[in-house]
Amino acid sequence: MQSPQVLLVLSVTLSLVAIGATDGGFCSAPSILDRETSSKPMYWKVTNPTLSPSHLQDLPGFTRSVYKRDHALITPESHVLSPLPEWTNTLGAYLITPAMGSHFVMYLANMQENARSALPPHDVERFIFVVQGSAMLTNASGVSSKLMVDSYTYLPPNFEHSLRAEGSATLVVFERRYASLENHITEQIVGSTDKQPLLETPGEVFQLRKLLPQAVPFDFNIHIMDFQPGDFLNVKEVHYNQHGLLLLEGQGIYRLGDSWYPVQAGDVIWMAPFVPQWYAALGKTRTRYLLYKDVNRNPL
Ligand code: UGY
Ligand code: MN
Repeated sequence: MQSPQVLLVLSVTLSLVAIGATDGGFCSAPSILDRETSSKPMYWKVTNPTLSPSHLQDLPGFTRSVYKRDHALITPESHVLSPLPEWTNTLGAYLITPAMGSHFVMYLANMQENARSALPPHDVERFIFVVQGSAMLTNASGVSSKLMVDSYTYLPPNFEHSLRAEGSATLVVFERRYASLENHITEQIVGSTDKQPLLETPGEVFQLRKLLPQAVPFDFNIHIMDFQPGDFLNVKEVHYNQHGLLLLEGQGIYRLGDSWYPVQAGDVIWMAPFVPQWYAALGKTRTRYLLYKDVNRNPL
């Protein structure tokens, strides 16, 4: 004879076995394969980031952002948008500025319908990279180029230009007071990442493209660095150059000084001169990041 208690224990045990079987075992974790992004446009995660794990989303005050003397991690839930000075129909978020110790600014510009850019201050050069939408760039001679996702432009100091967006567009912009050199000038550049050749990276496994010419007139360059999951920087870098970084794709761990940060697409990092820096790509998809680096000038 089976008592009701025995029947109850049996039925609970059977239903737990059924749950275990469908979940692939009691110790299984949800898949981290990002099915969502594989069918989405390039760099989709930058403007549609995972804000935080669902169990932390409602935790008041939770952010992964960190601000320290020699580095900062600015994650998307911390962005504060406000109208960009003199631009029309454009909201911006300054993410790196000289208030942190940098000699450049890095900001996101969200252009809305019929948005129009303003010029940078006198003697300031500008670099623009499109992460979402498209914008039309026109220079003083009336020459126009359509900038799509993954394309960019470098605008020399005091170079007349205007950017217009018909629909919405998200740009990442770098500006810096040009460190001029006698007998050297820079010229306007328009290009796209996929048209840039892969460069040698002795001792490293990541793939490297540089978006600007490696020529003396340029006082900075923008690197595009690709890592397969499991790849990491071989050199535990400490150097005089500054960096502004936008993670365009993927996720991993960034070491900055003595701190180790889980990072993902949409995150921005400020690295001051000489901050120890190291990255390992994790997850299931490629990491791609865009990196500002000052070059070609004597630090004295
Ligand atoms: O070129 C660089 O300094 C680059 N490898 N740094 C970095 O990825 N943090
Ligand atoms: Mn570096």
